[in-house]
Amino acid sequence: MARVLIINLASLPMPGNEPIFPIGARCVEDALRFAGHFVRLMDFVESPQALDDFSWLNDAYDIIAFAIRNIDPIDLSCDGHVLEYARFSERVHAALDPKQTGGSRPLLVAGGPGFSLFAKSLVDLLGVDLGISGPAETVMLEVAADPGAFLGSGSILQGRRYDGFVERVLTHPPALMRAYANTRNAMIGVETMRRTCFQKCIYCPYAHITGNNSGDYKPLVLMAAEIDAIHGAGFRRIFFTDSIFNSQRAAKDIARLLGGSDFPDLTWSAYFSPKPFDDAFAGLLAKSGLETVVISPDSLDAGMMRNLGKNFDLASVEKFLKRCRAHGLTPMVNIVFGGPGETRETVRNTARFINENLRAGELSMHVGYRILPQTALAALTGLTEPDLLAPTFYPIEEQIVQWLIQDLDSRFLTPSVMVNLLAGRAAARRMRKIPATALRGETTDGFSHVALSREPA
Ligand code: B12
Repeated sequence: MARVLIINLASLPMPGNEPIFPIGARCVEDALRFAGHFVRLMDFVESPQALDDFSWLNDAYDIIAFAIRNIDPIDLSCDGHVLEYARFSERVHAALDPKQTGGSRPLLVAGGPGFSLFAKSLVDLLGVDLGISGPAETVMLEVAADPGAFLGSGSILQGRRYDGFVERVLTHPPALMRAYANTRNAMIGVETMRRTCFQKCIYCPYAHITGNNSGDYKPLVLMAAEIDAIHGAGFRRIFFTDSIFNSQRAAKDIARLLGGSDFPDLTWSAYFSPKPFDDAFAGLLAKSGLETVVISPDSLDAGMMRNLGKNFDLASVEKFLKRCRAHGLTPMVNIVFGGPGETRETVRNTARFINENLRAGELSMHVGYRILPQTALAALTGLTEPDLLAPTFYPIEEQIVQWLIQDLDSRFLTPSVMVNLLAGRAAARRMRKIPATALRGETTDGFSHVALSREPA
């Protein structure tokens, strides 16, 4: 039996970070526990006092694992979290000084979705022995069987399928659920499937993060038991964490389950695609406690949607909105201005569609595409993982915010949207421009630079 400590770095107090229930780390903890290992999950929302007093690190552990969910809030005006992680890791290293622990030290491991994107850089930066990219349960079980074998390896192992996902109920510890059930807008994630994302959006790294996972679907009875415990712990909001909820073959059954009488007052949300989205599905959703039907066309200009690699078109967005209206569902449409090929004209077209088709509160709008490794956008700009660790964005036209203010109806320009837009514009002006000639790639759109990158704070 190994003794394992998992530290949820996403629960550190950091500017721009609003911790959410750590379901990824919980999956790993649960798998290890079930196999008979001793595991402690250190979470600073549950145990804020542990930030000052590091005595919990003095217990004897064979493995200490860092859970890294986010790298940055993918927002032009926000700093990254990586330096905070590095500082925290330094504190852990100092506390584990082998001179004080009689020469031996635990194996240091890192994993999580944010980690998977920057595995190579983070293994070095955090000084860990081993990184696990993608779904980590199976590999962690192998590592826990013989931690010493990985000491000092500096390697990165690729996560694999885990049988337990379809075989056992995932039950979270009540104390951890209570700690998060008390947070503002408390919401907990639930996975319905483990399947790579087959969409080809040029900015999105989901397929890389979820790994080569061709399709496990959580049986409905396991999901019902998981949700029952979540509901019992006081959560009234869940988010299905699947890349696209309605690409799940049991999406209708899940909507039916949620619409039943088992979970009073429970509301939920998820990422949807405008297709498949038929009338029968919309009808079930309308009775299921669904808050908003989130879709991400990212632009509402036909050419831009093609540039961004969307696998649906404007007509399917229109049809989707019509169905939402017919069934009383509230759509939430994600738009990110400033992708490759964005011009005065494409901004105008997107704004026109928004003005004609959306109501106040149905638009979620951002400016600037965060370039992430393992994406077509990274390939297009020629930027590689180490280039991208600091928040890095596809170059945007300076006037884009002005165009939005001119084009969008005032119902979408609420005070908080205006603050965000102006903060983004101010941040973009201060960012380092990465000159096109310094890199392998060539830019489209005639920009003289390939990206905007935020200097570490
Ligand atoms: C669903 C989701 C959300 C939901 C979360 C709902 C909820 N309550 O849980 C919502 C919409 C709220 C959300 C918000 C945000 N998200 Co989000 N989200 C996702 C998504 C699609 C799935 C994450 C998930 O829960 N998966 C299911 C769990 C079980 O899987 P997992 O966490 O990956 O865990 C597995 C492995 O990673 C590994 N693992 C996990 N932890 C650990 C720990 C150790 C020690 C080890 C060894 C392994 C390990 O094993 C686990 C089990 O197999 C991912 C993209 C993706 N496809 O992964 C983005 C993603 C994680 N989000 C991301 C971001 C940036 C955000 C936001 C900051 C966006 C924003 N500006 O608002 C916020 C921040 C939220 C927060 N406060 O932390 C980024 C993070 C990378 C980055 N750029 O920093 C991702 C990768 C998407 C992207 N754009 O690249 N998100």
